[in-house]
Amino acid sequence: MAYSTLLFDKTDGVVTITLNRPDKSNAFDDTMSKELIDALKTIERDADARAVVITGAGKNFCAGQDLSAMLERYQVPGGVSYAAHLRGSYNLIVSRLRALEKPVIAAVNGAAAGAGLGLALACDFRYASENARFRTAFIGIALAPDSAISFLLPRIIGLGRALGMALTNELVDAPTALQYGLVNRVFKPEELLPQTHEFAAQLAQAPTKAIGLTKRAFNHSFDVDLETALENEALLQEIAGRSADHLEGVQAFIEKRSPQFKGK
Ligand code: T3D
Repeated sequence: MAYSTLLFDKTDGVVTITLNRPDKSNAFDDTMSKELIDALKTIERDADARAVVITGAGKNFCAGQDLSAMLERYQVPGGVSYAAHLRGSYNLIVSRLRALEKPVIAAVNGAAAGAGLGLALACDFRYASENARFRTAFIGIALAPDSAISFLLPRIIGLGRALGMALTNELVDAPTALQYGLVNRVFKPEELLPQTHEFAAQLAQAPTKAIGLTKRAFNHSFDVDLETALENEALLQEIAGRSADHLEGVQAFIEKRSPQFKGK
């Protein structure tokens, strides 16, 4: 599929998706949602894609829902269901990202707001430019949170800080985001993409199957009690323990050399 709102590049096992509506701060219209869902499906199916970077073109990362597109819904006779729109767009994007059994890094180059914040939270790592800023945005237009922000934000930064962001619409700067644990690292703007790609290249050489199983275990742990989590870990370890990369990792340790993981 040729994309009109995304740039898609695959180099040495690292896929870089660039949200490419810079004049709209990379806000989501329906085309961009559909294209991002398609890109994630492509990555799921491609065994050679072993790490993913998501970033934004221009000065911002992603401003969430395109508000001009939202306003156009009022022209549709009978209106447009917000719930149906979420089920067909952000819910699919967030679910796919959390279920993707490959590491995903958000390279947050500027503002991440609304569903754009949700997108960054759904990634496994958030690398940020000193120019990055984070805003829940929903309360600013009298909406409640979506895109899993009510689920992921309190889990990442704690309930008090999450509610503070959500109720005040505060624009959190990069140093504060680092202090909150909202981002993993902060870089000078010109260093963000080189540093992110260097990290992604390392991840693309890591044991992808074990990374996928680790994501699966952490996702599952939110929903269950301790005994269920322990049993799930046992089942996932059964899978990891039979992988070629596991044997390679143990052999490499014994032979005092670096492992050569193939992602299998
Ligand atoms: O069913 C459903 O769809 C419900 C789902 C909702 C999901 C949501 O995401 S709701 C929340 C929507 N997002 C917002 O409310 C964010 C609004 N934007 C902002 O808070 C700020 O613009 C930013 C913090 C994102 C960036 O600030 P700044 O100072 O860096 O840039 P700016 O000057 O405000 O914006 C730059 C341009 O981007 C500007 O266009 P212009 O004037 O240069 O032609 C601005 O209008 C445009 N832009 C920013 N956000 C959006 C947008 N255009 C369309 N939609 C936007 N959300």
